[in-house]
Amino acid sequence: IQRDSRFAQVTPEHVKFFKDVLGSESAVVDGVTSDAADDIAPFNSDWMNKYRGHCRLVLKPGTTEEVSKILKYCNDNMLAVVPQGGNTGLVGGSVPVFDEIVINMSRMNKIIEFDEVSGILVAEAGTILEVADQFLASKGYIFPLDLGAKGSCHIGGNLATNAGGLRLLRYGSLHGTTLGIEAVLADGTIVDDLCKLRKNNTGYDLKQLFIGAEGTIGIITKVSIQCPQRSAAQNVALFGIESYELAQQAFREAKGQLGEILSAFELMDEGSQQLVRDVTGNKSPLEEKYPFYCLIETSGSNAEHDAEKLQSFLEDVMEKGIVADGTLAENETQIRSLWTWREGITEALGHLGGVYKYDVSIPLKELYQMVEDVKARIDAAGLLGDTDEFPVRAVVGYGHMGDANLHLNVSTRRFDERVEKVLEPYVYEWIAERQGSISAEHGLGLMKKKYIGYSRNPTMVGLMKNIKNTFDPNGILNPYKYL
Ligand code: FAD
Ligand code: 2HG
Ligand code: ZN
Repeated sequence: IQRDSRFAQVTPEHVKFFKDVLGSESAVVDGVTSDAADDIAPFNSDWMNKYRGHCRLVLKPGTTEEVSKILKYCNDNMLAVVPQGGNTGLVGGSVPVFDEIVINMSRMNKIIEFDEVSGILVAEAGTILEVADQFLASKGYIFPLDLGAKGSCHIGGNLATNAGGLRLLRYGSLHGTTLGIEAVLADGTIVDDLCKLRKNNTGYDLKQLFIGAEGTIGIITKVSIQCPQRSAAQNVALFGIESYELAQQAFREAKGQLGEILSAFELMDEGSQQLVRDVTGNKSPLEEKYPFYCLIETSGSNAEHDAEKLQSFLEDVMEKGIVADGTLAENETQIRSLWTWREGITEALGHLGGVYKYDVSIPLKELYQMVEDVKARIDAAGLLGDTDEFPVRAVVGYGHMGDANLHLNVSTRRFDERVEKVLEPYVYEWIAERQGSISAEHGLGLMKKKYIGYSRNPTMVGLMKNIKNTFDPNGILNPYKYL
């Protein structure tokens, strides 16, 4: 990609304007008029260390009005920007490509209001997910989204990526739980749709466009979200399973037997668990190794009753030969510990060098076949080996089986073009042949810019471009990314 010459470069005069708007010194990381290389580096680099930008200015607005003033000025002066939340995104969407200004939302982190009867939370976009959830816990509620990056990601970033996470199966997607948003368009216009109603069929539901737009049509500044009651009881079980076919049967049985209390059904293959063992040095919860493991969580109102249900489910599926072994967590510590075998995979992979990540939706029947096919292809290309010459350590699959969402990860010594060429566009073609989605929950960002056509037809991409042009006619918002 080439830098778009329509965009201006940031000058000391621009910096002065932004400093005046933001007032506080700590709200501007200025690498234009001073040397701030070390301070700026983290904003230029993504969570995987795969993408690196070259921005020299980071702005941290504290209010919606400041976001508005910044964007209006950027739009008038053709300065490109990248909205940034917790910078945990996995597709390179949250970092600049060239010298775009980073607008980091971390200072807009206030919880504005919470209604204890309706469960509706209104908060600023830069609120960290875990902080929001802990606040809700103190009120007997839960944030309807949970994911491994909760300690760093922002709820605004979650909406911008339409993050799915571990309990989508139970609480649905943010498209359903978000009741309202406030956002700022490229020209500084504040869109106030901070609705706190469950029902509101008055014309187009415009807020939906911002959910999953990845910062391409506006900056989300506040959100209003419907939060469910926190379940009094949570139980977790981990199963060892001999084949993917049996994992599907286990899912079927879990829905049948645990239906109303089932809150997560996650799949992990043995390769992914081996990586967690390698990195953490911890011992697996089950004695033996199995090709697949499923983690099941229930959330209900009565711990004893739910535990009994889970216990009899386990006995039943073992008797039927669907599950080979299993363990039930008996207290909060064990629940946390079982979850680390699932949530810890991404972190473990992150410690091991370069990772190629594919976040895909595939009809359940063929979900795991993709991992087998990719493994065979990498092997045939002679790249498997964990050495400099054969850089691929492992091809693993895991994910939100309950949502037919697989995370294929190819772990390598370091990012290597030979590996990428074997994987892309092969993976996307494989998915398109099965009418799957090349982006189930992480978005497109920079990584899948070229590949949108594998999951969206030209008519739809054309409509997206029209929307982008309406909201951001100069194209200053998150340029070079998927649109
Ligand atoms: P960022 O990474 O900062 O930004 C992501 C995108 O949103 C960028 O395009 C950015 O420009 C845009 N953006 C950010 N804030 C705003 C805003 N206020 N307004 C407009 N645009 C904005 N994802 C899942 O779906 N499910 C998971 O289970 C999951 N688990 C993860 C586990 C780990 C360990 C990690 C590192 C990531 C995981 N993710 C998961 C990826 C997920 O997309 C992010 O964690 C999260 O939703 C992004 O939030 P963020 O605040 O970090 O956004
Ligand atoms: C998860 O479900 C996240 O753990 C990250 O979506 C997936 O690391 C990945 O590929
Ligand atoms: Zn995921």
